[in-house]
Amino acid sequence: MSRFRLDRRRFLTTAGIAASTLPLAGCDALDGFLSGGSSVRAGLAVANGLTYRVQRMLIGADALAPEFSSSEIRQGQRPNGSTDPNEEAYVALKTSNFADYRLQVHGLVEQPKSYSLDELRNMPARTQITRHDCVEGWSCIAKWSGVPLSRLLDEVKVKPEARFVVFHCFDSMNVGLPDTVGYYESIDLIDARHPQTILAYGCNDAPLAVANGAPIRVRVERQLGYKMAKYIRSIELASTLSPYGRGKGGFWEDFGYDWYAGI
Ligand SMILES: Nc1nc2c(c(=O)[nH]1)N[C@H]1C(S)=C(S)[C@@H](COP(=O)(O)O)O[C@H]1N2
Ligand SMILES: [Mo]
Repeated sequence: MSRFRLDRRRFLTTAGIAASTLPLAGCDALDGFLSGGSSVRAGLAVANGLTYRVQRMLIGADALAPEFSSSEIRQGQRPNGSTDPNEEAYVALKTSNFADYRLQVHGLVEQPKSYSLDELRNMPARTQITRHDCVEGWSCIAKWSGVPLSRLLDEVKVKPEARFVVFHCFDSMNVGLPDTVGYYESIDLIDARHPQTILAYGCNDAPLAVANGAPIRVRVERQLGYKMAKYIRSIELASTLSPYGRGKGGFWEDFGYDWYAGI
């Protein structure tokens, strides 16, 4: 155990250098150090996996993201990405103020369930004031209210083979392809069960605005903004991410962003 601690310190120093210069051989060596294997993989994938494992070691499963006081909220949550989805199913729900909305929780669970907005609002709630960091270079402090995702996971009873939580969204993006591409995201079960991971229906003491993902968006406070899916249609428990999109675990990941976007 003590040997592991010593090695870990040395490893973290080396990892910092490897992350900034990205020598492939160095990455493979470190990868082998961690996993005991020595597979040769694409540089980016190695770097991403490395970031994930290094951050997991550094911050631990339960470390909380910083929380702020009300006086630190300077403005409304700045809307970004999709801000007013025009997909038919979404527009219909929005027209009736989401009265007919139901959040489906399905996939690798013993008891698939669906929840109305009222049901979600009546479950034990959590409120937190946190900073949202977007990869585009801005941050925003806001107060979020919602139901801890862990609560829903307990209710549906996650099967042991499940490893990921996949968020399917109502909105899609036009990325220059003939068809639009649906927004989706995924996190592991450590983040899914983290106490600050909530399905938010409120922001800054008001119902979550359409621009910020109404009726439900997820907060994953230890990662970057693009992980926090807005306009959630359903939540699926899965053992692999390959069936979704182009298989990299999220809309932006399919275009090369890191799957683990730890801050
Ligand atoms: N469904 C969906 N979720 C999304 C996006 C999106 O375009 N569609 N954009 C992401 C990005 S890049 C950011 S920074 C945040 C923005 O959340 P906000 O509009 O509440 O600031 O949502 C994330 N979740
Ligand atoms: Mo973002």
